[in-house]
Amino acid sequence: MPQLSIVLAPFSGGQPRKGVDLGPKYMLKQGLPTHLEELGYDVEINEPLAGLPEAEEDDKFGHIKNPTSVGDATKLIYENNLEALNKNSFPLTLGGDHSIAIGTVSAVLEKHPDAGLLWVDAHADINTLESTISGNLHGCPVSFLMGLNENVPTSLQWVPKKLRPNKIAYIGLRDVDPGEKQILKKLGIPAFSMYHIDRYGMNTVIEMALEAIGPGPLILSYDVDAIDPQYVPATGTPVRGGLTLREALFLPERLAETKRLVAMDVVEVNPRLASNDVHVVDTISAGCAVARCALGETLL
Ligand code: 4U7
Ligand code: MN
Ligand code: MN
Ligand code: MN
Repeated sequence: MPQLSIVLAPFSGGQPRKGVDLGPKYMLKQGLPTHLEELGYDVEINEPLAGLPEAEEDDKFGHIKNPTSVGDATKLIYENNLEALNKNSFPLTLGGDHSIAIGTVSAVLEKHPDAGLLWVDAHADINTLESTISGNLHGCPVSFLMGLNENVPTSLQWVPKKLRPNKIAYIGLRDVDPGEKQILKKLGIPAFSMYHIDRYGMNTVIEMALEAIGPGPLILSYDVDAIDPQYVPATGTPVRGGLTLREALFLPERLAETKRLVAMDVVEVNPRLASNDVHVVDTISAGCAVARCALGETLL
């Protein structure tokens, strides 16, 4: 039986909005573990952040917010993901904000140095400590994974910086900061925006993204704000003009078909930001469906 570790990462310190830490609880309540068992997985649930203290108000590094709690939380997530990988279990990490990918992606690259990363998001999340205007670390995980920062706060110095620019591809971009555009250009990182999805279609964009990062195991880091807010309204940084629900689910379905996925994250679900119950249900259902599709639900 294939092993699956659902890693709960109810962490919100990478951004200012309360409620993104409720994501894992809501996805569990929707029945995700049972649904994955029905797909044939032997499911365990891990809580690496149990006991982690709340972020301190004055945790700052220049204008960067909560570097200590982000460093501490991502290290615990890293260790837990690595433990799962080492026992041949697939880590499915439920966020929480996207800063947690510092931990998940680092763990996979430790175990599989040749792994490629698909970053599905409206945003590029590659701001450096210098380029970020907001100071929110959920907009910076890729810069840490690549080692693009010079003065790294002590709490984040554990990050191995193993991600190479030719082993990541973006899908779904539509809100990229000017500083981030410069970095993407300079490093030649393959980035497929909503324009490319309209121009070529999702199927071809996936082929192009996989071609760009080459062979090897795959990590899927899925920020639900890649999906259009009409389907996923309850997220912290919604941007209109996103993926349709079918595009959003075809992508993980196609990745399941490659049989190359070794880990995935579903992040930035924030039930508190829904204006009614339908918004909560829509958002949680979409997040859970992304996970189930990546794990083979719709393959016959
Ligand atoms: B998410 C932003 F300025 N780029 O850095 C920033 F637009 O994980 C947004 O993708 C980051 O949701 C969004 O604060 C982070 C902003
Ligand atoms: Mn993101
Ligand atoms: Mn985003
Ligand atoms: Mn967001």
